[in-house]
Amino acid sequence: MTDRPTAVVTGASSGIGAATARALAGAGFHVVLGARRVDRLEAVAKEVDGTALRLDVTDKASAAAFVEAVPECRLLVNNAGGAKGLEPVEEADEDDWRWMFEANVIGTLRLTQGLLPKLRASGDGHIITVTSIAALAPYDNGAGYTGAKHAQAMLHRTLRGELLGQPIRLTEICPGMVETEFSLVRFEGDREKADNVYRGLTPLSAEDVADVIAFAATRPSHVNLDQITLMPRAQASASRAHREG
Ligand code: 8X3
Repeated sequence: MTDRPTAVVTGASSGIGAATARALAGAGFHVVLGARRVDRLEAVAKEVDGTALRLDVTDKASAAAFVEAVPECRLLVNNAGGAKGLEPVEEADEDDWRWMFEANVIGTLRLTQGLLPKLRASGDGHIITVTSIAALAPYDNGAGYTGAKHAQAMLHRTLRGELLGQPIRLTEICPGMVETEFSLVRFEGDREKADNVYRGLTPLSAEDVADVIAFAATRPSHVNLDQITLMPRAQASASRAHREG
């Protein structure tokens, strides 16, 4: 056991999740890390003196077992999720859409529902959900992902009203281009396509986003940062960026 407040971070084996685990540990949290890839998860957990627990947010039983194994929770960072595919609606792959809704929306629902009693019991709970600029507007070929991110955002934003008067803060983080495995997953391991997303500009790093998450998490209890959008300087929207060369 620990006297540090507990933060739960989903999707914590890499990218924004792993960087957030590091940033929160640095800010004094005991971090419980959840993800599917246990070997990578355990390596990050060891680094931050945290606890690694296997979690597949798309699997109801896995999410329930994870929630059960978390003894207490003051902060939940809903980070697990992602995109698959980038096609016009006419060519969209139904299985990709199903996965995106399962991972981003139902996954967030499972973890949030499951941990709400523990967040409330902490007397000073906080839910931080990493949505995306894809939760703010549509973009061509992105309807499966923008649709899932909008739905995830609605779940999160609705809680702001439903939990009003309770000791639980809600912060939505809307990142633009962040160089992680995000694009590699979206393009099923096609490195050239993934690298092309960040071509000619400096994207955000996972650490850039984690800094902002840690900032939101360390404000005094009465301060609620509702929504934070962050993009690289060279990006103005999901469909508009300036590239050199
Ligand atoms: C990732 C940002 O613009 O690829 O969530 O949708 S974007």
